[in-house]
Amino acid sequence: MSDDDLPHGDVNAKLIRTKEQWAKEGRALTGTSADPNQMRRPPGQRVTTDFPVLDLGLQPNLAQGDWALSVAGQVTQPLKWDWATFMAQPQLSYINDIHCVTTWSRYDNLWVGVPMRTLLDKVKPLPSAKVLMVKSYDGYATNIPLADVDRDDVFIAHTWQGKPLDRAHGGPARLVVPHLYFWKSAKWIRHITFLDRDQPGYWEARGYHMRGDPWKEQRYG
Ligand SMILES: Nc1nc2c(c(=O)[nH]1)N[C@H]1C(S)=C(S)[C@@H](COP(=O)(O)O)O[C@H]1N2
Ligand SMILES: [Mo]
Repeated sequence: MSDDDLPHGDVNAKLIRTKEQWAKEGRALTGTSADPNQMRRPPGQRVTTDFPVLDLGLQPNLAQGDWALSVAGQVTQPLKWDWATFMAQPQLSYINDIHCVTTWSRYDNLWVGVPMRTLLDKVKPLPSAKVLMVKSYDGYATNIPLADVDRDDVFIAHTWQGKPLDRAHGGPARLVVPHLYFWKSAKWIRHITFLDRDQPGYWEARGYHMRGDPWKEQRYG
């Protein structure tokens, strides 16, 4: 092939050089893609069978009667669910894998909870709603794009492996967003604000990714 067969015009030589250099160095590659379970295990993760506890260290001690979830912001119908109202919603069982940004993954978690889509149907997000800010009883907060909770695998859990979710793991109720890193799954969920623009939550303000897709290794930045 002669040079005349190539498209003419300026190429971004600097960009190409940078990309070539990165490819040479293997930048951003984790080297785990040869794993036979790669369809199940995101890059850089290792599987554990225990259930580590990770939080800010302040575990609220909430009886079911002390718990309530309120929803406000860019919605047509704000709501507040006390425990009885929450438990009167449709209940589904879920089995999923969870992936923590600190590199552990835990397979086959069995949960019972209220589908997030039930909540979305009730509050009816306005067209301006783009992102949820989820706030918890320990002061924690995390931001999640609306599109990432408007899915049939996202739910508010109250039962894990057949038992009421314990305090350490977010009982009486926590959010579960299995397709994102587990820091998005707020424990002791208390309040959801629908926002018209993205804002960082607790970890996002400290360098974690605004979305956190484990399959894309969106850990930081
Ligand atoms: N309210 C609250 N939710 C939270 C956290 C927290 O500190 N407070 N930590 C997050 C992080 S970083 C992780 S990895 C998971 C850990 O959940 P687990 O303790 O049930 O494993 O909860 C997430 N949800
Ligand atoms: Mo985490």
